[in-house]
Amino acid sequence: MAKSFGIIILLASEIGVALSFNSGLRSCCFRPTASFALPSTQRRPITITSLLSSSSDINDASSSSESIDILKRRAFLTNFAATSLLPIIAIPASVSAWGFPNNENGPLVYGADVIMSPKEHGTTSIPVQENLRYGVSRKLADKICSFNRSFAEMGGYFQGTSFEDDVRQQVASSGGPVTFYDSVTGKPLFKAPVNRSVDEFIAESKVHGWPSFRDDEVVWENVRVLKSSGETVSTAGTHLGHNLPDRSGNRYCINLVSVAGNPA
Ligand SMILES: *[C@@H]1O[C@H](CO)[C@@H](O)[C@H](O)[C@H]1NC(C)=O
Ligand SMILES: CC(=O)N[C@H]1CO[C@H](CO)[C@@H](O)[C@@H]1O
Repeated sequence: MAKSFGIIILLASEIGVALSFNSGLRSCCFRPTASFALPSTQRRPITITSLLSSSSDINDASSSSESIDILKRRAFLTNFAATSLLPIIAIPASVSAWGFPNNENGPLVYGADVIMSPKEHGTTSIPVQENLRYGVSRKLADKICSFNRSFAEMGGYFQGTSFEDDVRQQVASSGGPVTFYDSVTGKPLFKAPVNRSVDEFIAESKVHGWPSFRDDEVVWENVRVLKSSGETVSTAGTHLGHNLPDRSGNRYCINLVSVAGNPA
């Protein structure tokens, strides 16, 4: 199991600087707001974790210990490159792009932490569906949906799937938005694009590295946001991603593996 994880850990408080997440590292499941709202002396260490799932990791073929070693080394090098290329700049919290609170004026619905309480299968009562859409890895989906709330699929993962083609094709043929279903329950969670073009939806997702939804695109009947963390979950306990608000309001940064279900 450990072989498929790459963990990036940054201890930003040691150097007392702010990291720009706009251009370098893209993080879906990382919410630095709270840390940067504090004076620099009180900044807490920031830990960024990201589930590395290169194409070789996610195909579930077993590998010899030698190739595991190579995988590990490659994962480390990838992480090293990603972190060392990060622009490190000091900016006051007031102008930081991530300093936006949840926009509660819209349709956002908070949920209680108990939604994510342990159940028969991690935080959900059943595993993800067998035949997920977009060609995503079922193993990765199961981990992220039900077991690893602080991990995300690797940034840009969705671009290695049929996501864009499928979305464009469906929008072109139906004229309406695409519905994204819970990988565990098959309940509708998001509909996109709503109140914007398919180009805008896909472009924004690419900029951030994860499918990114806005308030109008959430099926609030089945989706909740945990107040303390911004973690975005399904009412069935599926981990989806995080709300990372920006100037335009709430942005739900969502793992494709979590919303690749078929309607049930
Ligand atoms: C689209 O935007 C309009 C204007 O802001 C709003 O009234 C409408 O409810 C939105 N549509 C959906 C489905 O949220
Ligand atoms: C860090 C973490 O939470 N790892 C867990 C990921 O999920 C597996 C089960 O699939 C657990 O065994 C790990 O502890």
